[in-house]
Amino acid sequence: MTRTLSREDVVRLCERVEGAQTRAYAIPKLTNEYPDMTFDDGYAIQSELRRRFLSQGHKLVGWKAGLTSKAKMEQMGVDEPSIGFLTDKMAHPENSVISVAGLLHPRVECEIAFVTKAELSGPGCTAADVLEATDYVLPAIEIIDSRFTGFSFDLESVIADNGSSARFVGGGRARFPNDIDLRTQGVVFEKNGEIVQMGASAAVLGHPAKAVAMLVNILHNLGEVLPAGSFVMSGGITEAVAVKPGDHVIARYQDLGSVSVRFSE
Ligand code: 0L1
Ligand code: MG
Repeated sequence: MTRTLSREDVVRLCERVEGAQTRAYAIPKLTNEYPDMTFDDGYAIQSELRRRFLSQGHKLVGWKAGLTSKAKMEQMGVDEPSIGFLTDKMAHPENSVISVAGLLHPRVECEIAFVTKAELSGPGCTAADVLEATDYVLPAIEIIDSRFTGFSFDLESVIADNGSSARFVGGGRARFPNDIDLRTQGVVFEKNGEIVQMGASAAVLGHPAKAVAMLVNILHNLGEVLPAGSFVMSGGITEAVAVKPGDHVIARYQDLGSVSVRFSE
């Protein structure tokens, strides 16, 4: 573990991120002020953010793996995935209307979500372990929202900003993981009736369960396990698509049905 920030710095930077997230204003990337910040520092800030939200009554419902596809890594100019936490306040029902008022740069990703029925822990968690511990999988839409000015960020800052997590919507048709081929799951993503992205789930580290295993191993490094009953988003299959008020998006999956959401002011 490589940490360069003092506890005071972690708390101060966490307050900065929390303000940007809860009041929707942009902040410069954290590494401008702390160029030596490490991924471990980023996770220390993220853990402090999670502690604060949970102490305010938010419920932890699961986790997300981010930057898990080559397309996303290239789009963002990074070469490693990341993880972030998910709370009940970020969850929205399918077909709902999500206001962008509390968001800065909302963008949408199509993902496959896993719901677990047994605890998973690292180190050495594998995709096979994940499939064994999975109750069902379902399609999901993630709405990410980087809080950094002009999308200028690096992985250290993104980790501190909880992997740009903002909102998510699960829905469609839940399936047992062994009943479908999770590696070749096709998805077509439409915005306002036009196809804007399409892809196959192998884009997520070759198999989305690998992304969940990676997430469990990162959790281990943070001293955490993934409890049974967790909702885990495995990462965007395609590039993220920007949305604005009035937009309607629908992600259609080969064997998992579809999930849609509309955006308002
Ligand atoms: O869910 C994700 O792939 C995280 C993306 C983090 C960077 C961004 O804001 O695009
Ligand atoms: Mg995502």
